[in-house]
Amino acid sequence: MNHVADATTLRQHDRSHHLHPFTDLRDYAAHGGRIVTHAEHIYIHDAEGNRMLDGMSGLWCCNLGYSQHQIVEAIYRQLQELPYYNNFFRCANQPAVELATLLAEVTPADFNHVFFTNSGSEANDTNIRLVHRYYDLLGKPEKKLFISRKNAYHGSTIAAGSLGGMKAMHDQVRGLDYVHHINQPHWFAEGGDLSPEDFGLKVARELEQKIDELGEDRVAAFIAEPVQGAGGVIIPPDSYWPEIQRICDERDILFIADEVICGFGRTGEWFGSQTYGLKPHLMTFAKAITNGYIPLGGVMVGDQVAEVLLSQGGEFAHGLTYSGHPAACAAGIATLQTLRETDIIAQAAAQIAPHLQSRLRELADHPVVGEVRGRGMFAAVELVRDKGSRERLAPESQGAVYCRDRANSNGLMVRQTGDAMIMAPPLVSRREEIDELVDKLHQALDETARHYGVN
Ligand code: PXG
Repeated sequence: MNHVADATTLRQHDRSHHLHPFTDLRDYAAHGGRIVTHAEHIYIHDAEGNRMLDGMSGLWCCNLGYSQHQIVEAIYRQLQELPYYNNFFRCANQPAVELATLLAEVTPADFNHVFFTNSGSEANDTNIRLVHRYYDLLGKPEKKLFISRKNAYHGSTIAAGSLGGMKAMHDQVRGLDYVHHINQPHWFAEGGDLSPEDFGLKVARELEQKIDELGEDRVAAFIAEPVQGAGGVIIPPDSYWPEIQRICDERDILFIADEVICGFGRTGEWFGSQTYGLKPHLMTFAKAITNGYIPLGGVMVGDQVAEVLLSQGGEFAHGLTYSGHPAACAAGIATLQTLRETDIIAQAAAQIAPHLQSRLRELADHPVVGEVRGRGMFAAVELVRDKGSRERLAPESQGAVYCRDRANSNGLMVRQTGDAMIMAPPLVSRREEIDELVDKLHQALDETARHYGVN
């Protein structure tokens, strides 16, 4: 394809025919957007000829950037060999088997089974199906309730959207009545006068209270992202996860770690659960399992659940045409092999992540910055008008929207969530590219401060 062919026609057709996800459709139809045409390493190019540093790894998925040719070749080879065959009706395909085996190796020791889907949303739907089946088989059919957190993101199907708790989205999902929400550990936005540690304990104990309120005999599972990604890279206070884990250990409920963003190196270990010492029974994955090159998701099923599922006959009546698609699994194998062979997770954790985190913390003194937080290869910068009172820069997150637009214009792709600028650069970023990211963000912050008259 000619990368810059007829950008005007492309943009016109995009506006006329294409309904975009998480987009103001009327606004998009009127103004259109950026058409990304090609990419290399950690840079994307658009149809207008702009080159941008991709500070978001696509949508939190291209952890190894855009130039991993061995993954492309693995997909191509697989499509020539066996482009499709399903895993239903006593059949399997080789890449699905190999990837299942590899996943059992790279996940914590008590994870030895996987159920494949095409996305994180479907994987979280699958979690609900698995958990309900688990308790049915155990003779506890009344255990059907899920507890999740406000401002969580678990996907966009009805079930995954019900588990999620981001307000704007939740308002449009008629949620499932068996999902309940507790508060999130977002100290900067909701901690008030409490210390981060006290606030962390307080919101963690809401899990205990919610279990008691609903009845332990009715609660099936608690689901959470080790670090909320889409909600704003919310790093919980240190007191939070140990308290949640204590509650999960004491109560007869399952714990699902949604590793769709944290998984495969983002937090510095293979999984966010390892970074935070969590012992989940199930782990959701998607995105970086194929480096974002082709859709694939799934659930890692821990031994406690797997043993029950395998203990009795009767069909588990759940599956997707493309569960374990050979080309997707070939991409997953190539990605995991690359992660293992290059040791990139440990290298990024030791060298690039500390540089990212320390360079970003230099921005803490900036007049419009209220907080810089992050862990491993992702971070958030909260924008304020007044540091002491944490007063926001502008209503309805307009300050962060403005800053995002300035950063984009300066050649940096970063996101805005609420009043925070969020970033998750690829693990393969080099030191000087991290410097470029931070310098461009700094410039956007300066422009934002000027625009809002804060100095
Ligand atoms: N769980 C988590 C933690 C996610 O971040 C999903 C599940 C759903 O995965 P799929 O593959 O169904 O999209 C996600 C997805 C954003 C944004 O604005 C984040 C996601 C998706 C779309 C937008 O940051 N994460």
